[in-house]
Amino acid sequence: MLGNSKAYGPPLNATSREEAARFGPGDRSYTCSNPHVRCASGGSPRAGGGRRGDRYRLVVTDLVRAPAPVVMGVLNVTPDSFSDGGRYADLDAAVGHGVRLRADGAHLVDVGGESTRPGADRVDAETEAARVVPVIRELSAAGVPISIDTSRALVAEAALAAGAVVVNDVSGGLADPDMARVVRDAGCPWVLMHWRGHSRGMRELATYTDVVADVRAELGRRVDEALRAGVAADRIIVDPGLGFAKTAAHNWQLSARLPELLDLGYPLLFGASRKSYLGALLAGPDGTPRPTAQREAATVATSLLAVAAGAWGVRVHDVRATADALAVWRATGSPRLLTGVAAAGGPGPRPGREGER
Ligand code: PMM
Repeated sequence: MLGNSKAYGPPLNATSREEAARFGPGDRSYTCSNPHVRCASGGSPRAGGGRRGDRYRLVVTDLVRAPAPVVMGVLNVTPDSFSDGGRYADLDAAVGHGVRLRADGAHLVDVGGESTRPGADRVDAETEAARVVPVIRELSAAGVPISIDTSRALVAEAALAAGAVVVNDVSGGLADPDMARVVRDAGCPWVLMHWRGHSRGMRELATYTDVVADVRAELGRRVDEALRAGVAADRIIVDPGLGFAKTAAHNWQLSARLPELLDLGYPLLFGASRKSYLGALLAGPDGTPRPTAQREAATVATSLLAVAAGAWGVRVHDVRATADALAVWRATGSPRLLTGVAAAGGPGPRPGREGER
């Protein structure tokens, strides 16, 4: 079972980089995963094949700078994530699901070991690493490109050593001052998500003058700080952080005004999958939000709209549904939405269920 830190490698409470590196074999194998982009050097290029010190060059050319939308499949190895919590807490189940996500069309499988749902308590770094590292090691060995969903530098470092090729940091570098160094030294792509604070208190932080302008400015500062720390511009991906210190109305405004965020000039990841604002939108006549497992059509719709507005990638639980929709989108010529469409508005704030994003 995952979550049993004794079963998987050395503890991560030691703060040395060597200790973190011992969690994994240091194999950053990367299989070209995007069928719509050119694969450098044939079928299965390896990230380490680039010039010395640029292990992730092919990840950048094949994924980050790829013209086709990237689908990131969600794999939470946590007992308490809002949608898939507890389902993949067993190593075999987690690896099996990761392989399935890949077969369904995921270009990246995003492995997370700490729930970030509103109100969630934190776990310690040792527990988080013990949950994700064995899964990453096995999936990576199976050729599945992995992003590590963590805001802890030590966990990111251990995950990269185990074979992850992208760091997905929901705190945009704010939660751990050492994260920028880890990402810079590794040279891997880094998703900087808009974030204002940890899950426990994030609802109180959902106050904005103009949510789109404020998120844009705050994300811009995260990017500037990453660049100042020496992270290369071509490794940076931004994300508005739907549901993180955002009300339903904020999420709709961010969706409607995506071009203002794209204006930052970085690839943009959009993570709406099954979040509570979709459940609220689809609430029954008595106001009961639609259950998470029944928000798939809405997830597909909002993900497709984001891609048509220019998003680089979407983070989803049901990869096949979104990949199918994107296949239709491509078959019709990859039509783009006009920029500057309906700004504010949407269905307005309706509370989601307790503990949901
Ligand atoms: N949402 C969640 C977790 N990680 N990462 C990024 N980059 N963007 C997101 O919107 C995001 C994320 C929370 O949802 P989950 O419980 O489905 O993982």
